[in-house]
This record gives sequence, C-alpha cells and structure tokens, in this order.
Amino acid sequence: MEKITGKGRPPVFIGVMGMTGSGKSTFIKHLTEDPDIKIGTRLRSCTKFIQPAYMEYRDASGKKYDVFLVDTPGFDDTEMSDTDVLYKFVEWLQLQAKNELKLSGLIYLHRITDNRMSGSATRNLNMMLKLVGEENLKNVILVTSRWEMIDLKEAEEREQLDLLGPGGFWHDMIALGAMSARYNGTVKAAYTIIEHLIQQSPTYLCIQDELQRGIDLNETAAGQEIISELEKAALKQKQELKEIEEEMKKVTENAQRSALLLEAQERRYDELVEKMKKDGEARQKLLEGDKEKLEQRIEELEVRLGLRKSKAELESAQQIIEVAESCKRELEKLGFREGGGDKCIIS
Ligand SMILES: Nc1nc2c(ncn2[C@@H]2O[C@H](COP(=O)(O)OP(=O)(O)OP(=O)(O)O)[C@@H](O)[C@H]2O)c(=O)[nH]1
Ligand SMILES: [Mg+2]
Repeated sequence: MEKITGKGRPPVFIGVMGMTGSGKSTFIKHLTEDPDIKIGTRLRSCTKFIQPAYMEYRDASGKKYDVFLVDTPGFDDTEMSDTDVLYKFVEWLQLQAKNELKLSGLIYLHRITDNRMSGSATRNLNMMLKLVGEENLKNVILVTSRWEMIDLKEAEEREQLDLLGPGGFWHDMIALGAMSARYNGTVKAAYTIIEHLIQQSPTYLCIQDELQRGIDLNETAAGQEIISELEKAALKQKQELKEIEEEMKKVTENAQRSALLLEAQERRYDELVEKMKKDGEARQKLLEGDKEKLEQRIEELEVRLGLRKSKAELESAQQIIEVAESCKRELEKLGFREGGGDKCIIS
C-alpha cells in the first residue's frame, strides 16, 4: 500500500459494508480485479478479514486517484460473532492510525431482491451507522444491488416502501445527508458510485474519533450497540430456556404419569392372567367333578334298571306259574292226574 501511495497522491479509502452475501467482494473485484479478493460461493460467509484492494481511478478531467476499496466481513457472519467483527475493524483502523487514515466514503450494500429487512440486515445497518456516526453520513452511499435480477416495478415499490420512503429503513439517514444509488452488477454502475465518494472530503469515522478520545471500546457507540444486541439476545435466550424448561417439565410429568399408568396396567394384567388361570383350573375341576358325578349317576341308573328288569321277569314268571297251576287244577277237575294212564301229565 505504501508503495502505491508513494506516488505523492493522497490515497482515497472507501469502505464497503453490508450483510454477508450482499455482494461486497464482487463489487470490489469488478473494479479492482484484485485476485486476493475472494467471492463467496456457498451459504457460509466468505470474507474474514478487513482487506483493501487497489485501483487507479481517473476522473472525467483525467485526474488520477489511488483508490483503496476496503472489503469487510458482515456483522451477521456465519462463523464470527459481531464482537469479533468489531475487533477486526478496530484492529485494522488502529494499524492504519500512523497513516492517519481517513475514509473518503463508505458504500453500504443491500440486496433489493430481499423481500424484507431481516434482523441481520437491521443489525448490519445499525452497526454501520454507529461506526460511521450520523455526522459523517454525507460520506455514505446506501446502495441497492441485484437490480438486474428483479422485476423493475416490484423493485421500485420495495425500494420506496422499505428503504427510502417515510418509515423506510434508510429514510432518516438520507435526511441526514447519506446518498442512495442502484447497482445492476455492471462496472459502469460501480464507477458512478465511487466517483461520487471520491469527491467527498475524507473524514475520521465516529469510532476512530471515540478511540482517539480514550473512550473504551465497550463505551463507544458501536460497542454499546453490540452490548445492547447481546442483552436483547440474552433476554430472548433466557425466555427460550424457560420455554424449554417448561416443555421438559411437562414431558417429565407426562413420562411419570405414563410410567405410573404403565405400572398399574401391568399390575392389572398380571392379576387378570392369574385370575384366568385360577378360573380355568376351577372350570376344569368342575368339569371333571361333573363327569364323575354323571358317570356315577349312569351307573346307579343302570343298576336300578337292572333291578327293575329282574323284578319284571320275576313277576312274569310268577304269572306263568299261576297260569300253569290254574291249568293243572282245571285238568285235575277233568280227571287228569299227574303220572296217570294215556292222559297227559302236567308237571
Ligand atoms: N446476480 C448477482 N449476483 C451477485 C452480485 N453480487 C454478488 N453476487 C453473488 O452473490 C454471492 C456472494 O457474493 P460476495 O461478493 O462474496 O458477497 P459478500 O458480501 O462479499 O459476502 P461475505 O464475504 O460473506 O460477507 C456470490 O455468489 C456472487 O456471485 C450481483 O450484483 N448480482
Ligand atoms: Mg466478501
């Protein structure tokens, strides 16, 4: 950097900020073609360090400028905390302190394709504002990107309603001197944006000013913003923990109730099995007893039937004897005698 700035021209520093994936590195690469600038291809955040990339800029009159576009990680990095990102900013700014680095401008990128301002987008915007300071907003250009990817009418409506119009996220900043611009991915559009910033008088950022005045990092506006965000997050986490604890309590109570229910059901099941076994045995016993009794009764009946039969036989034998004796008597009356002449003898 020193080699480049050794040409006698004061270097122009332009910071590029915005959410992860908003296209900061792409924007810088379009202009500088610096091979060290890496563009993200995945869902993970890509840029991890504050990284300046050089370009020589020539304005309409042919005047040359040594421009450093400073790439930055977003405050919604997927792997680094906001505090870590702030430390990286501060470290880098302090490293540049001997050069008395002043920023000519800051480009804040926002995808117009995002259909709402997410929590991360709001956090990034607030952090940028705290780092730069309201008094320096004239050096800031708020840029909506990816216009080439969206229906113009829809994008213009969104730009007005969400960002620029009354109640929009950028409305107050613009009222305080920030500019807004559209970026459609072309180098020409990128040139127009930096051209505007090169014309601005360089300024110290609010955080540089605060640190130079000996304010502790945690007392700076940016530090305070992070602390308030962390406190908000802690409150939310506490609430979530409470909800999880209540859920766990409910699940435990239900589990205990289920265990008791299960135990009672098991007991009832065992009792039923035992009872069924006993009833089965009793029925068997009853059936066997009945069989025995039945057999006994049959036997008795048979005996009784046998007696009746013998009695009947006896009676019919007596009747025969009686008939025979009456015949005998009748024959005797007629003169027939036992063992007599040629007459028949009846015994
Ligand atoms: N269509 C379109 N895609 C873009 C544009 N700018 C960036 N991209 C794509 O968006 C993805 C992320 O771009 P980067 O330039 O790495 O985004 P970044 O803001 O530097 O992201 P971090 O380094 O993670 O903070 C890449 O796949 C780019 O190709 C743009 O203007 N138009
Ligand atoms: Mg990047």
